[in-house]
Amino acid sequence: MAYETIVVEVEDHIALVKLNRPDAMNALNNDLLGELADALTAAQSNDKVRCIVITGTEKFFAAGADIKMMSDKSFVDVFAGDLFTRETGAILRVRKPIIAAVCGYALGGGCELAMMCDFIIAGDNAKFGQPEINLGVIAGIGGTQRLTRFVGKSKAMDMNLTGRFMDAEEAERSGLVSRVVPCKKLMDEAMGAAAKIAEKSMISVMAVKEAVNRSYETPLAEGLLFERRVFNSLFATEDQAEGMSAFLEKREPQFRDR
Ligand code: DAK
Repeated sequence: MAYETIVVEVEDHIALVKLNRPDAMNALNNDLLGELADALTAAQSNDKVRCIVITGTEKFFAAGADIKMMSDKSFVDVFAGDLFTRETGAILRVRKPIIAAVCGYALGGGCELAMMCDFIIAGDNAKFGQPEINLGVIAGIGGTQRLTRFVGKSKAMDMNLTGRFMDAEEAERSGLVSRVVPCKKLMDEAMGAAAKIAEKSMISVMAVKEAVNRSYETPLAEGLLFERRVFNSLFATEDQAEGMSAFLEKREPQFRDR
């Protein structure tokens, strides 16, 4: 399907989604988030896709929700219209792993979109921030919640209250991103990580995603029980038998997602 605000390429089991509103620094509007939700839902049901990478340009991932689109909205517009809820819900329902590959600005909704992905790989020029306070509002899709879980209360307060940007080095130090590489090498690194994931059994890959995400929703004892039950259930799969046999036979496993 042809999109106007994103570009999607599927190759070697990886769906690469490029945000594509360069004139507005990939600011998020209903069109972009709608197309993104649609593309990710399609990737979820496409058997060829085993991992998804979302990226922007070398200068910006996304500079936030589109301020022009929001500026003349009323409370009733955003409340009754439930701004972005359907689209972000669809993104969060994707069970295949999603990597955010971020160079340049990831601000406001852009930072929140990156945090909705399963992990973030950053270029060394990345800048993360929740500057909504400068617009007289606050973050609306995770900037006060997910960011706090990633970097802790003190930094989350600092970022949300002052609106300052966090550079890539600080983001890695704080646990917001998993790796930092020179911006020019970002796509090689992200596609390499996606290719590694694509080699695994999709059953265990989706189980990992569910289990790690469960840790944000449950007390530790519940999360550990969930993990143990999922671990146990993977012994019902052919891929468990294959993975363990391959190790013992000193060969590469041939996973069949069964
Ligand atoms: N929206 C619309 N246009 C934007 C934009 C944005 N967020 N960010 C940049 N642009 C546009 C600029 O208007 C400019 O367009 P033209 O004037 O050329 O037409 C173009 O991109 C280039 O921007 P600059 O000229 O400003 O470029 P600079 O390099 O000087 O500065 C910058 C780059 C990223 C530092 C600066 O553009 C900037 O501060 N941008 C705004 C960042 C920001 O405030 N982001 C947060 C937006 S509020 C919710 C869901 C989501 C949200 C809230 C609620 N619910 C579900 C309840 C999210 C809110 C937000 O994200």
